[in-house]
Amino acid sequence: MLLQRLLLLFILSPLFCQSQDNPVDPLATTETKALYHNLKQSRTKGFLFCHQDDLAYGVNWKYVEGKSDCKTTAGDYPGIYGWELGRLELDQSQNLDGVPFESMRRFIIRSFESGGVITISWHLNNPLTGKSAWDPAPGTVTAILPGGSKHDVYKSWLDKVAYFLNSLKTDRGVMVPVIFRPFHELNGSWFWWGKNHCSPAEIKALYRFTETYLRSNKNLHHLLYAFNTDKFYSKEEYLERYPGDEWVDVVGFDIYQRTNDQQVFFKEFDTMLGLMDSIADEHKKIPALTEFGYGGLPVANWWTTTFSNAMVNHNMAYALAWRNAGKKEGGEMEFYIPYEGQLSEADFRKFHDTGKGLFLKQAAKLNLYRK
Ligand code: BMA
Repeated sequence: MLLQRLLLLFILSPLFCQSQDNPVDPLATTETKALYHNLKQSRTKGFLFCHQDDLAYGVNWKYVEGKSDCKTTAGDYPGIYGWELGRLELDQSQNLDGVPFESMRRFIIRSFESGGVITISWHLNNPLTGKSAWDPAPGTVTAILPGGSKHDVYKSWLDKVAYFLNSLKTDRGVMVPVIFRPFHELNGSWFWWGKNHCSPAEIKALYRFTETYLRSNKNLHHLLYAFNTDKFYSKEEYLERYPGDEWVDVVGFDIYQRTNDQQVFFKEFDTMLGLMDSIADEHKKIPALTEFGYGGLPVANWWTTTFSNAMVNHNMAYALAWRNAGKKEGGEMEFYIPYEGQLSEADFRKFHDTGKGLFLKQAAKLNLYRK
């Protein structure tokens, strides 16, 4: 009886409630915990604007010190920087988009020191066939789970990821917190970890195994874990492959505008943002737009209308615009924020000036790594 009362008191105590609202890694570093709490807070003030590979290259340039398409057009660097690990698992010195891992490390540490946030995705090759992430060979997830024929290969790939993540450390020895986003867009079927290639139980097991391995075997405690789908239409669909509240810090989704009908896209986007907000609130997680883009940006005022009008109705902690690859092999152009002279440049600047999206200067003021 006494024991029961004590238990009840503990459950009702602020200590217990607080422990319900911490990162899923109980040993998360001080800066990682602070980032988690601060992102939960800052989402009510505005969303941090994020851009993939921002400092490495843009449209018509590569590796120019200090250059960024975001800075050139909006007037400031992004508040969050997205990076990608694909091919690290193969011991290559550059990722699948040609970014040298050495430069990536330097950019990451520098951005952290200037108050920005880091998120990392991983388009890892297919461990069963050795082909790319887009090779949906049946049975890949089964093969890399414990007991599977490629489990050791997968573990050796995680060792390499862990080694890189462990090197994200300042001169003073502070580990740079990273929002790690593995197995993204898992409700689509274009990647080998996608919906038609494994069961919900298998992908959940893979997510849990990966996290446990990085945390317990590799001792990494500077990671927040992001779970993210592609477009989704209901909470049930979103949660079908969700590994559980004790494994996830950030809930997000990816969306690309593929219609020129602004109304149609707005409606769809706004609905998903609403669902995301309420899933995050119900599960006490940080909601984010983990990737977005309107390829080619053909509408001059898209930022201050379609994009901004939907975002301000909601409380995403951040929104990541995908990469400004520029002209790719084969001549196709790929970019999701404007570059100098691009049609939506002036509007992007206007969007920045409204303060609705938070760029680096505002992010730094939020002191995201301080309690
Ligand atoms: C895709 C494209 C590809 C790129 C891949 C991984 O969406 O941008 O060009 O290789 O992401 O970053």
